[in-house]
Amino acid sequence: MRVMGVVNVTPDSFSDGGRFDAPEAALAHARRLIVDGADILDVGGESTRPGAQAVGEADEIARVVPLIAAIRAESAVPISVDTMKPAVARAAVQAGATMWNDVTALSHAPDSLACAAALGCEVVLMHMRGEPRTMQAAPRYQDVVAEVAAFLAARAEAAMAAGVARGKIWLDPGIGFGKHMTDHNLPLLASLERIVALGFPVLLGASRKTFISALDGGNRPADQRLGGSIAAALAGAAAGVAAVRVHDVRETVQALRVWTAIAQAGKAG
Ligand code: HH2
Repeated sequence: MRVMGVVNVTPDSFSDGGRFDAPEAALAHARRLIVDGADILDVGGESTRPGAQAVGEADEIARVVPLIAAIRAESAVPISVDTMKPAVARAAVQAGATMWNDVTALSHAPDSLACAAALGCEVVLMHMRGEPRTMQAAPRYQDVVAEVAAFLAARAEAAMAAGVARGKIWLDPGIGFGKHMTDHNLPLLASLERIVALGFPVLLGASRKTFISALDGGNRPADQRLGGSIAAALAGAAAGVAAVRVHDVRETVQALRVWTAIAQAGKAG
């Protein structure tokens, strides 16, 4: 199980907005996450939280590319870019990113699929209902797990049809993206094996999300959701996800080490 550490270079991300938007602060944060044991860094320059301001292509490139280049200059850690814009992904890959994490599953722009195929990088296809700005307006599903799985399978087919190699594709159920806090996120977290069974590595992003607060009194700010974030990461580990996307790398790495050691001791005994 790999740990992807979040590096947001945004003034308005829901959990750490504004803390790391200065270039030096973002680089220092990236260094910290590497020391803490991150296997991958996910660099994002546009917040996806409901109501966040849209960022222009040039501004987003100016936020993420210097940071990616600076990390690449001093570390071999794999770098992912969290963007829905093909031009940003292209610039990020040129600067040293090897993965395109797209919360729209390569559907935001008409040329997203072709761009991913041409770049030849890994791609994360995430499920979302609607658009970031509107996605939490009364999302409805008949069977959330079946619908998310069918969507992800279809997007993987579309990516492969456009020329993305099968071995480059990751899937992500998109916890908190167009999902009711408990009615939809919890069944998905309880049935991650069904997403894993699609045959692609699965990325799980549950860190600091609102459903954790909803299950813990309803009023916990993002930096007080560590226990719930770790509980969700361990549910992912038990279901066989390939990586978790987290803000608190050190604590998550420790939890996964202990969980893995216990699981292995159980098998050995
Ligand atoms: N969650 C967020 C952003 N990007 N990408 C994937 N693949 N999966 C996720 O669950 C996911 C994601 C939201 O978290 P964060 O980056 O902390 O907030 P913001 O989007 O406000 O920057």
